[in-house]
This record gives sequence, C-alpha cells and structure tokens, in this order.
Amino acid sequence: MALSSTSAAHAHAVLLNSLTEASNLYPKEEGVTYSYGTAGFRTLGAKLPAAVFRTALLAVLRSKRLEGASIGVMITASHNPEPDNGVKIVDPSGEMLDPTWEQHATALSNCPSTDSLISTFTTLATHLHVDLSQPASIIFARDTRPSGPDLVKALEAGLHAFGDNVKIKDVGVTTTPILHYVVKATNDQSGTYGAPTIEGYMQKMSKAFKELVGIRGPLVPLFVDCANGVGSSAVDTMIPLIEDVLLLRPMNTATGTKGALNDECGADYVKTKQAMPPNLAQLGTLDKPGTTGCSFDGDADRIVFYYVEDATRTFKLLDGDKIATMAAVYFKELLLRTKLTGEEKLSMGVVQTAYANGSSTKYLESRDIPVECVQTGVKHLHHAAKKFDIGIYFEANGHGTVLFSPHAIETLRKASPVTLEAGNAIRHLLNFYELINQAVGDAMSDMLLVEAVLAHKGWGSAEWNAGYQDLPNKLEKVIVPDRNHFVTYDAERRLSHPVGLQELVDIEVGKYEMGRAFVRPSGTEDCVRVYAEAKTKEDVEVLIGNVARLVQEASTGQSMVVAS
Ligand code: G16
Repeated sequence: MALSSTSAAHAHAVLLNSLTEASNLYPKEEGVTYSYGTAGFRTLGAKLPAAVFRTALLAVLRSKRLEGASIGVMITASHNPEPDNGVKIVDPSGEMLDPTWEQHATALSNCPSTDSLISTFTTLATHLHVDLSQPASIIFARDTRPSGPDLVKALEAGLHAFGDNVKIKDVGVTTTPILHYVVKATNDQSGTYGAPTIEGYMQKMSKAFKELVGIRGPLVPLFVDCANGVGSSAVDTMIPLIEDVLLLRPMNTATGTKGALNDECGADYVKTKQAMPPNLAQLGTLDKPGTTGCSFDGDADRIVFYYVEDATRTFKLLDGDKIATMAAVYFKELLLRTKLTGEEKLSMGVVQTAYANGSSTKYLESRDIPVECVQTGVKHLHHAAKKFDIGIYFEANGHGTVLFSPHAIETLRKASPVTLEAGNAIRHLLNFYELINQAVGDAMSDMLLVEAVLAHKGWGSAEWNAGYQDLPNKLEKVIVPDRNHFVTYDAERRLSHPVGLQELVDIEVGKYEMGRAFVRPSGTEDCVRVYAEAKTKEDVEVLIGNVARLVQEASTGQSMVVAS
C-alpha cells in the first residue's frame, strides 16, 4: 500500500535520523582520501571503517534502485599484505559494480562530516531516482584478515540503520568468487544457475569436473598453496567431493597465524618472484618428477601453477597467460569438433592486459585466435570478453575466467549433433560452462578447468608449458610521492603524464631486442608498477632498472631530458 505523503515524509525523516546516529559512530578520519579503484576501496584495515560504513549506504541505494535485487559486498584486500583490507560492491549479475556508480562510492566515502554525508546521500538518491521506501537485499562476506570482524560491524551498522526493509545475508568467512557466485545465483530468476549457497556451488563444480574427467581419472595429486588465506576452507570443502578423481594436497593453510597471509606464499608472491613459496621449496614438495603445484591468492580469486623441470631442475611458472592460451586452443578444438555451422557457429576470443607476455599474444595470433588488450582490472576484461560467444579472459597474474554467452548456451543445449564426436564436444562444452564461474575468476574453478583440460589432452605440466616459451620478464613496484601523477592511455601501455616520461621510456626500450616496458599506477596499492620484457634475462634486469630510475626521477621532479 502506498504511503500518504505525510507518512512518507515522516519515514524519510526517521531514516535520515537513523543514518545520522549511525554515521556519528564511524567518522571519517581527517587526511584520509578514499578512491574506488581497480577492486573497490583498499588501504590499511584500520583506516577503513568509515569507508565500509558508507559502502553499506551505497550498496543499499543500488539495491533499491534495482528494485530490491540482491547486491554483494565483499570485505577483502585479496593479494595485499595482512594489515590492509578492502571493500567492494558486487552487482546482481555477480559482476563488479557498474563503473558509473564508482564515483558515487568515492563521493560518499570522502564526505568530511556526517552532515555532508547525509546531504550527499539524499542528493544521490534523488539524482539516481532511488525510491528509498523500496526494499533492499544485501549479501556480504569477508576473508580471514584480523581487521575483518570490525569492518563487518561497520558494514552492519550502515545496513541496520535502514531498519527492516533491508534484507541481510551473511555468507561468513569465504572466498571472493564464492560471494560473487552466491549473489549471481540468488538473483537468477530462472533458477538454473545453481543453488545460492557455498554447498550449491561446490556441488555444481564438483559434479561438472567429475563428468569431464570421467574415465581419465584418477589424476596425479595436486599441491595447493592456499596463501594462508580463506581459500583453504574452500579447498577443505572440495577435497571429499572430488577425491576419487583428484587428490588435493593443501599447503599454507595457517589462517590463524598472525602475519602469515600472503607472506612468502600465494599467487602474487609466486608470479612476482617467479619462484615457488620458500617453504614448499624447502620441503621438496615438488621434487618428484611429474608433480605440479598451484598457488591461490589471499581471497582465492587468482591461481598460478608451477613445476620443477626434470632435466634442469629449474622452476617453471604456468601463469594466467598459460591458462588462457591452453584453454583457448582446447576450446577452439572443441568448437571445431561440434561441427556447428551457420547461425549456430560460435565465436571465441581471448582478452589480455599489457602484462600478457609477448610470446603468449603471438602464440594465440599464430593460431588465428582473436586477442584484445584492455586495461588492468577484472571489470575491463570481463566486459570485453562478453563480446564473444566464448570469451576467455586472464590477467597474467592468474585472475580470469571463461564466459559463455546466453546464445552459446542456448545453441549448445539445442544442437543436434551430427556425429558421436560432435555430441561429446557439445557435452564437454556444457560441462565446462557448469564448472567455470561465470561471475568472476575463481582459483578453485580455474584449477579444475586446468586439470580437466590436461586430463583431456593427456598432458602433464611439461607438455602444457611446451606450447611457447615466455619472454624473460619482470614486474617491480616503485614507491612514489603521488602515484596519481602517472596517467596512462592505450590500455595502460603508454603514459601521457608526467609529460616527457614516455619518450624516455621509449628510448630505453629501443635499446633491447624484443624489448617492451610500461609504467602504470596501481589501483590497489600505493605504488607505481613497472613491467619489462626482453629477449634475455640480463636485458630485462637492465631495462627495468633504468625505467624504474626514470620513474623515480620523474616523480621527484628531477629534470627529464629527452636524449637524442
Ligand atoms: C586486483 C584486481 C586485478 C588486478 C590486481 C592488481 O586483484 O582485481 O584485476 O590485476 O588487483 O591491480 P593493480 O596492479 O591495479 O594494483 P586482486 O586479486 O588483488 O583482487
């Protein structure tokens, strides 16, 4: 029943009063500026309560604007060090927050006082056509960081301030991709995506994985470095569901040990250092020929694999590029085998970022697989991948997934296979669709995707790695007084600011065979990232050192002279 205008005004006044009281308990610290970046707000956990409280307000506005659709809120700082934390909003489809709303999150979080917060909130509600009397639904979760419980309190304070027309579901301590899945499944009107629970997700994945492996199992056991993070609970849940086809051996599961999260372990460590976690190396975990390991990051949305090469005893990394290339070549084969033609023919492409190793891009292009380069950040890759019927996107750091368009699913489900082989290929593709998280990259589902493809190919890690050789490469962090002075364009491959720096980088890059380097401000840490690759390791070391020095000089205002 519609409220009379007097009671609507009264309800509005009560709401603003309640928000005011709650907000007074979470004042914004002076001198802190929040920016909704690559993956939401990220900074020291101790500095975040005000931003989390205000994120609750925006999440409720978004849900009300979308007629009560469930919105997700994840409290995590993923790969960042343990004292950091973060918060991000998940849209009803399970995807990242609509980018046009990011500025509203930033605006609310930076209001200096409760008065300005309430005034910005009401302005936003009007401007965004939000009916505040609408119900809302919020689903949230957190990772294992020590600052998590206090941030959950801040979030709940914001949500409870709206009274009982906000439905709240706490998924608990879980991984980021599980939260994305639960949000997507909750909003799925058709009810076909899966049960909106952790168990529902695990059942769906394990069933598809076992069907894909079939008589090819049992597979070689796999060591899983959980980064001492929340991924360890997801691995524990998965172990009994698939142990008859694949034994998972979890490592680095010390979620209760202070300071252990992401410390000398996890996907970011392995990718950046190009080495396995020291404790795995010491234990000789991967010494046996044919043994493979993988590392999740702190919230289990990234994965990289590795093994020790028999002949040379050297560490070999299989990163996001290697996952994308193997998946692309295999899905292309499956698509050919379906024999679908005409309107039923499905398109496929790969989306990468500037960090993709040059060899991976060449490898895909040489196989006539379309490749697109976009800026860092899952939201950009996800968006670009949706252009294809089967869109494969991975960042080199191991963050990614494979998206199937509604057209692809409908076509595969309705197809009448012309041969047994075509029928099998269609069945496999549909099982991969069930296995792979369609909302966001998930270390668990990507791990099973890799294992299933390897099983189908009859490959071990060495055969997987043989596709192409990575160009030697290196990634470095440079701490600068203000990373916002670094502005990029061309999918972050070039710099427009500081003026003149790009020209100096170009000159440096030009000195090395197959050289490439770029500079970009991080969206999740207070630093500038420098990437370089070249034909030899020695060249990479010199190139990255010189570019990092140029970045330092530019950031401290030392004169930049373009040498002739
Ligand atoms: C987040 C983003 C990724 C990005 C990474 C590093 O990952 O989701 O897309 O690659 O940060 O970003 P930047 O270089 O801008 O700091 P995660 O795993 O930390 O959520």
